[in-house]
This record gives sequence, C-alpha cells and structure tokens, in this order.
Amino acid sequence: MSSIVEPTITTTSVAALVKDTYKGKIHPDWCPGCGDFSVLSALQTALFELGLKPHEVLVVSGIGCSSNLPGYINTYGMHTLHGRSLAVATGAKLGNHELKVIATGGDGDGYGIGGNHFTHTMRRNIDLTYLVMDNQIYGLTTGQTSPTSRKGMKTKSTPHGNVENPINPIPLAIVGGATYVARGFSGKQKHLVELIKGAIQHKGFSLVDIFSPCVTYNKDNTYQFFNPRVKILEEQGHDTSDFHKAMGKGYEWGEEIPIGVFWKRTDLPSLEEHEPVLDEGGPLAFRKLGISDEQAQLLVSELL
Ligand SMILES: Cc1ncc(C[n+]2csc(CCOP(=O)(O)OP(=O)(O)O)c2C)c(N)n1
Ligand code: SF4
Repeated sequence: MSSIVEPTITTTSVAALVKDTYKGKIHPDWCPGCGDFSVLSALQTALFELGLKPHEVLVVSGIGCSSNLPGYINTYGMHTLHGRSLAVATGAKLGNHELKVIATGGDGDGYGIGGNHFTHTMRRNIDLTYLVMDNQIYGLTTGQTSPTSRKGMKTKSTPHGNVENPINPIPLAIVGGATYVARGFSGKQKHLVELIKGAIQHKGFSLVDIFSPCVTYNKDNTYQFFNPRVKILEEQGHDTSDFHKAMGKGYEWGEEIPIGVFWKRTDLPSLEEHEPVLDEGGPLAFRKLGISDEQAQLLVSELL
C-alpha cells in the first residue's frame, strides 16, 4: 500500500532555511555504510542550496531500500508501488506543474519492473528529476540480480553467475529522449550535489544514475571498486551537447568509468509547455472543478 508524507514546515522563508529543514522525522534504517545515506544528504543539500522550501517539493518513490527515501526527507512525499514512481510522479506534475517533482528509487525498481514507465517518461520529456540509486543488486529482497548486475556476477538468484547482459542506463536515456543525463557516485558527494542541482534546475526529464553501493549484498561493486575508477567528466572538458561523444562516454566501462553530465539539451520544450490544458489558469489542482460539492464527493468516494 502506498503512503503519503506531508512536510512539517510550509511557510518558511528562504532566509530561514537551514540544511536541517529537510531532515525527515524518521531516521533511515539503511545498513551502516549504505551508499543511500550519501544520496539522501546530497539531495537535502541540493534543495537547501537551491533555496527550495519543503512545500515546493514532492519526492515520489517505488519500493526498495532506496525507495524508502521519501520518509527520511521533509518535503511532500509518496512511497508508491514497486516500479511505479514515474507514473505517479507524472500524474502529480500534471496536477500541479508548479511543484518540483523528484522520483527516487533503485535499479530494480526503475530499470526492471519500472522499465516501461522509464521509457515512456523519457520520450515525453516531462519536467521531472529521476534519481536512481544504482547498486547493481536487489537490496531489500536480500541480494538477487538486478537489470544492472554485471554478466557473470554471482548472487543469491544466480549462484553460477548472471548469464544476462546488463542494461546501461546512460546510452538508454540519451536515445530514449531524456534531456539531462548524468551519473554520480555516493563516494563523491560534493560532485553529486552539483549533478542533482543541475537536474532539478533543468526544464525537462533529467536522470541521475548514482553508483550507491549496497555494502551488505553486493561484494563486486564496492567503494573500493569505484573509488580508483570514477573519473569526473567536468574535469575532462566533455562537451555535453555532442551526441556521439555522450554515447561514447556512456559506453566506457573499465579501468576508467566516467561520472558527471553526459548529455544535456535545452532546445526541446517539456511536456507541460506543450500541453494546451496547462497553458493558462495555473495548476489544475487549484482550479475550480465546475461541479457541485455533492458530485465531487461522489467522485472521491468512488475512488477511495
Ligand atoms: C510487484 C512487486 N514485485 C516484487 C516485489 C518485491 N521487491 C521489493 S523491492 C524489490 C527490488 C529492490 O531492488 P531495487 O529496486 O534495486 O532497490 P534496492 O532495495 O536495491 O534499493 C523487489 C523485487 C514487490 N514489492 N512488488
Ligand atoms: S541491504 Fe544494501 S541497499 Fe539495502 S540498506 Fe543495506 S546496504 Fe543499503
């Protein structure tokens, strides 16, 4: 069953914001050392540095360890169904396009069961930010292969080694229509804050795929594995408007693994800018329905 979280502070002025403003009431129950702690902290810092007030932001997730994140942050939040965060986030954004809507979750949630939604959300270029805590495993269900587990990886569900090819989210997102495509790493939190800020500010669909190690069930893709390999694209003069270079960088995987913004385009309108219904009159959520209170009640009771 899905659950909804409401922010405790709704009228704070930007001057009164501190980083703790974004701290949720519940302390995360992630395993000590889980990469998701760093992603949560990076998101809170990004919101603080952008001066966004808690009631201006909605964080929507699916199911998984990483998908517990909306409970740990003081914004509007919704913990939905496995793989469905982008469907709910799309509805919320169209209902109130003035909200900053951020979807969060894991690689199983987003690229496996939610792969269909991922594809269609990207092609629509709706103004959402999607943060995928990619630990290359199913964490919550105690360590089965996920769509990003490497070929040959031994897990609980593949004791003789994974026989499938993994998904590569970066080239997939570039050809799929996402207009801001980045990869971060939990071990490089300052850099991750900048990637998340860029994604939230971007008008259109933005993906930040984040290497966020599962220290309990993934013994392959560890901090020790990533630390010497990750190389920051922004330090290499990468041109984010060059499609072929972005695709090439997206395929690099070996002694060097690029992190940073691979691809960005600002010449395409986002879905809300195309949608004539949203042209004038403000967010749908605040418009008069044009029906009686009784009719409205009847409709709501049919849905509950
Ligand atoms: C429809 C449905 N199928 C399967 C599950 C079981 N399930 C819960 S979380 C999960 C995968 C979690 O992996 P991921 O999304 O990568 O997140 P992580 O726990 O690694 O952060 C699965 C298969 C479910 N909750 N609902
Ligand atoms: S099982 Fe893995 S992904 Fe889940 S909280 Fe523990 S370390 Fe994090």
